[in-house]
Amino acid sequence: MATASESAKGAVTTVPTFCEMCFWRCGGIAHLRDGKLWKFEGNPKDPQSMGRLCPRGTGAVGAHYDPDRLRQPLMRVGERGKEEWKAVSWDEALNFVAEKMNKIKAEHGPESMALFNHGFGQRFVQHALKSWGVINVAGSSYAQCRGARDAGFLLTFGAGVGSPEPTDIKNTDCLVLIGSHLGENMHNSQVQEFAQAVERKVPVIVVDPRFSVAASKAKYWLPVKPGTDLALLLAWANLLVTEGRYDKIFVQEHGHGFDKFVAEIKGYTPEWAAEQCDVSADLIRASAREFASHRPAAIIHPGRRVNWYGDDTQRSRAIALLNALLGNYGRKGGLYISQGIRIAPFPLPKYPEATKPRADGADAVQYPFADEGITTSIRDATISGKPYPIKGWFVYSTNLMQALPNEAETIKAIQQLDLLVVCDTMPSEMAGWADVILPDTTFLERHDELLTGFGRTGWASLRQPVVAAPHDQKPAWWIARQLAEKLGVGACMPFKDMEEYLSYRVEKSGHSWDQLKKEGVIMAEHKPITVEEGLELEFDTPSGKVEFWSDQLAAAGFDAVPKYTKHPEAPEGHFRVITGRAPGHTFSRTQTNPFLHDLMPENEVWVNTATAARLGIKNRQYVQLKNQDGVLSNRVRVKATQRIREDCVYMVYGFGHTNKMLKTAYLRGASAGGLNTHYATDPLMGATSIHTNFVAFVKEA
Ligand SMILES: Nc1nc2c(c(=O)[nH]1)N[C@H]1C(S)=C(S)[C@@H](COP(=O)(O)OP(=O)(O)OC[C@H]3O[C@@H](n4cnc5c(=O)[nH]c(N)nc54)[C@H](O)[C@@H]3O)O[C@H]1N2
Ligand SMILES: Nc1nc2c(c(=O)[nH]1)N[C@H]1C(S)=C(S)[C@@H](COP(=O)(O)OP(=O)(O)OC[C@H]3O[C@@H](n4cnc5c(=O)[nH]c(N)nc54)[C@H](O)[C@@H]3O)O[C@H]1N2
Ligand code: SF4
Ligand SMILES: [Mo]
Repeated sequence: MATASESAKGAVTTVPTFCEMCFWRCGGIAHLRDGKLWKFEGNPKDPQSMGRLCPRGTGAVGAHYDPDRLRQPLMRVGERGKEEWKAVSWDEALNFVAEKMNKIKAEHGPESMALFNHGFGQRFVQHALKSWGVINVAGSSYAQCRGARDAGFLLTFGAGVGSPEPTDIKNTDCLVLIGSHLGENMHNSQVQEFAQAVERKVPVIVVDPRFSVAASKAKYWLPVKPGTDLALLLAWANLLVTEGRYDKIFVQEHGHGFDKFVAEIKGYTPEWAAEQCDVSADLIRASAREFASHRPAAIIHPGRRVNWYGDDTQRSRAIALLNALLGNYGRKGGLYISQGIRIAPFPLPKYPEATKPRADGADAVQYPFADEGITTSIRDATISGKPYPIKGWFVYSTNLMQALPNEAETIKAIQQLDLLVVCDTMPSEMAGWADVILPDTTFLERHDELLTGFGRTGWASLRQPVVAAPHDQKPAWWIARQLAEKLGVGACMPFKDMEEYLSYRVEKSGHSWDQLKKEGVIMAEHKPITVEEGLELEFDTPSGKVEFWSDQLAAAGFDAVPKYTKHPEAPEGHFRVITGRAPGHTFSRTQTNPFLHDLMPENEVWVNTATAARLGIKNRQYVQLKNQDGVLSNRVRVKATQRIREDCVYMVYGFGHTNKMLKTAYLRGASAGGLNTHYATDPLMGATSIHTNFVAFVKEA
């Protein structure tokens, strides 16, 4: 596994593994000096890192050394949410969880235990709970993130977007970003390709109310009024059609319902959109002509976190349709068709048959176009007891207190529970509410499931322990197995350890386990990903074509072609809150990481310079923010800047921690999530929009 070399400062060994500081899953190489974790660098063989890591990946060493980490299992001694604990043994903690789960099963059935999970470590936790009978499973990465985007593309092309996004930025001649703030959103290989595109002088078009880092590289910046993107997208589509700047052959060969689509978007002129969006009709025309002139090697980026206004699936469908007009689907420099790798499964027993329907919203009754569980639907079911009571939550690697909108509803749901288990590496706000806290190892200290990635070429990537856990933390797979045994379903993991499990899968597929341990990555054979490479296009929609007009949407009572509707405006004296990312942090998970904390100890609230002057607020001054429902934020520094429109403010999400055990991050900055008491729910697939909240400034006494 390790190769040793001598240096002046001690014996250095290296171990490849893949990063979990975010969900891009870059392959890296960990370096140890005299057996101690020293640094983490990119693995040149890995397609997600291309040999380089982003600041958070580089800072992963700090996750191992983080002084605020959970160290041993904890059980609540006081009232829920009071954060009073006693340390217990693993046996005691897991016996308690198993006993409570079995009681819930006896009284209500196993469907009344729900799982919230995020991140790669979830694999065996999910497997063990499903083997016991859990059916309600959801992650914030769907309804709070990319769900509406995937639904919009699925409805249009018959395939979701997936991760990594199959945007051929490397070969494109024009890139259009709707929000997507590449460079702040640090999805590694995508950002590297974006930087290369900028160097190649590829015209970039950015639509963002804020002058983002990406906007600073753009030929055209369209600072639209937040919430009006769909007007712009429909006007762009109309312009492409009326000026004949679309791929007629692609539309003829692959389009379904094009004439009805054209009739439907007829009224959306640049002049009309200019009024909605507060940018000029000339800019709308010029930007559209620019990207249309590069077709098919032009991309309207699908985005990733699209839960903005409640009609996000339809906005994403409009983005999908613009790409279809450019004829870039399966084309070089457009959207390529991702390929995977064939890896044999380990034979595992089947899950038991459910006796009840799902309560997580991913069904024809609640959200007909959802194809994953919805966190907030489980929360609703927990509060209402309908369609049946939800009495237990197992929360793995997700800080629901910050990630879900309307914290008060999350607390209300928690109060209905007989059991709340949180498995985390850090004492998150969510952990603060737990009955039992199970401390996971960090990714640097454990094996996980094999990563089988989709991309230009399929690949598999290994996560393996680099260093030992510093305290009594245990790897997620071990926790899952111990719990499964105590729940009487231990047979669901019929292998001695992860080496046996992983090596079986790898060798059964004709690859070398020893080589994978040394190199970290196996690449599949390259298969065609574009028409240029010989790919035949297929569309898994009801019509077998690209659905410009969607019969299935019409049949379900929705708009067959996206329609523009206005969203509520800010009340007097208020500003819309929009959020995004900082390059050096991931959500609410890295604020205590010693290295990343040094980069950025707290967030700021961006406000337009003129607005600040009008309100008598100075740059760098601390203020509080009060939202439309009276919720008051923690104090937060003002960044007065011309880089944002006057009608909104911007905050990076994940700060303003309230769990006292997060010593270095406690009350540093303000929680954007905490201000999201309002949300609109996408009726197609259940996404909860968060750019629907407004704040006023409260000056500190
Ligand atoms: N460093 C870092 N990178 C990350 C992450 C992280 O935590 N840290 N998280 C990863 C994850 S899971 C995700 S989902 C992605 C999210 O990253 P993206 O998919 O890029 O997220 P967006 O919501 O598109 O980006 C926010 C941008 O949208 C702009 N915006 C806000 N409202 C509007 C609007 O109404 N119209 C338009 N056109 N723009 C608007 C904001 O000003 C901001 O620049 O980032 C990923 N990358
Ligand atoms: N207001 C607001 N809300 C948002 C967003 C926003 O921009 N603004 N973004 C949304 C998006 S795009 C997403 S994807 C979600 C993400 O939201 P979450 O799923 O909550 O992601 P994190 O904040 O990273 O929380 C993950 C938790 O996992 C823990 N953790 C980290 N590594 C490990 C590990 O190896 N094992 C275990 N067991 N735990 C670990 C961290 O300590 C943290 O408590 O949030 C959504 N919610
Ligand atoms: S993008 Fe950065 S944080 Fe995410 S996996 Fe890659 S190196 Fe790690
Ligand atoms: Mo996300």
